[in-house]
Amino acid sequence: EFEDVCEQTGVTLSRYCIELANRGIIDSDLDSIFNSIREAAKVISKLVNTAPLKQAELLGLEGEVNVQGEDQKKLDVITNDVFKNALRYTGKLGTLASEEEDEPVDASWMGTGETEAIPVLSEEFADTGKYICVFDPLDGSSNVDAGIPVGTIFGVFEEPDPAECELPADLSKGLSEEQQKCLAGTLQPGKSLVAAGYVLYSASTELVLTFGKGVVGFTLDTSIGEFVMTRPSIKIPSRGKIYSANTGNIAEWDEPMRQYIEDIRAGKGESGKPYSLRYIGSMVGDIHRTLLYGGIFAYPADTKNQDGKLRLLYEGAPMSFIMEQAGGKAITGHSRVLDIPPAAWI
Ligand code: P6P
Repeated sequence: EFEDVCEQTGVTLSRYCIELANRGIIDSDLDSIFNSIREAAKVISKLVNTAPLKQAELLGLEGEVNVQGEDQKKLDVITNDVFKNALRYTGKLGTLASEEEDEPVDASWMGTGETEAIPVLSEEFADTGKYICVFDPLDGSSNVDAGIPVGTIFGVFEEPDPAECELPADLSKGLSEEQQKCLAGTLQPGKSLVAAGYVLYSASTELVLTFGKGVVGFTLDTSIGEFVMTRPSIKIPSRGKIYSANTGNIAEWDEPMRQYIEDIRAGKGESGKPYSLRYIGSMVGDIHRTLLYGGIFAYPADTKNQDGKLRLLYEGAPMSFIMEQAGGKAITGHSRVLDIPPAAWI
């Protein structure tokens, strides 16, 4: 529908979204949400790239622990505020869910929501509230003090039909009707995503996204302050030479997973050639390399993390949507990641 746009050099992310909206592929609300994601990504890129120059202000620990029990870095909190505020002032979001928030927040009419996680929105910002955004504002942030690539991961759902989203009793206990609606809208399986993407803050700042019609990549051109299209159609190579996993945990994996990694390491895979290990412990960087070069990225379940460490809602599902749209696969060994409904908020 829009290859002609992708073939033009210098297409910016702004122009790309306008063209999609003109073709009816996305609506004006989603265009507005991506405008805010684009601007937030520029701010976070600047923060990450200049952090070592402002160590006292931007690096080190915040002194708090997030909902996952992880020590929050100063940049976790700052980037969460940047991303959250950019999104909520669009007035197009009913709910925001961030790894760095204690619970999903009702980002539309705060007067109806019970949460106080973000200040009350005045009415002029409350608009359609049609979409839900789940995000990890700075994934891999434990690496940021060392200047290792980090990233933002985001996914967008539509508010579900209230009649279709019954929360399990244990999750709805003690929640108001509005909070139940907010949580039910957040706990959707990845196959319900309408858009997903990530921003990689590395040697360059890359924004990769999908609206369910393939995967497109943009690079931040700081000389004009725009994300410019550099990869019109990303397809993962059918075979790679790299596997990416924390083999420090190999003794904790189940036997089939251990054997699989041993086999590809020894060149027993279809290609007959040994795979090399590349792992930076920052999902966005490891996934981006896998998407472009091919191969395998895995965070297998282990004795410490029976369901694996990566969070389904704002790591697994958005990245799986992108991987499948690029012609890859995203599985748990038992099922397709996008089919799994989140069991709980955290
Ligand atoms: P480990 C970062 O904390 C993260 O969520 C992902 O970005 C990364 O892939 C993974 O955890 C690294 O975990 O246990 O290998 O350090």
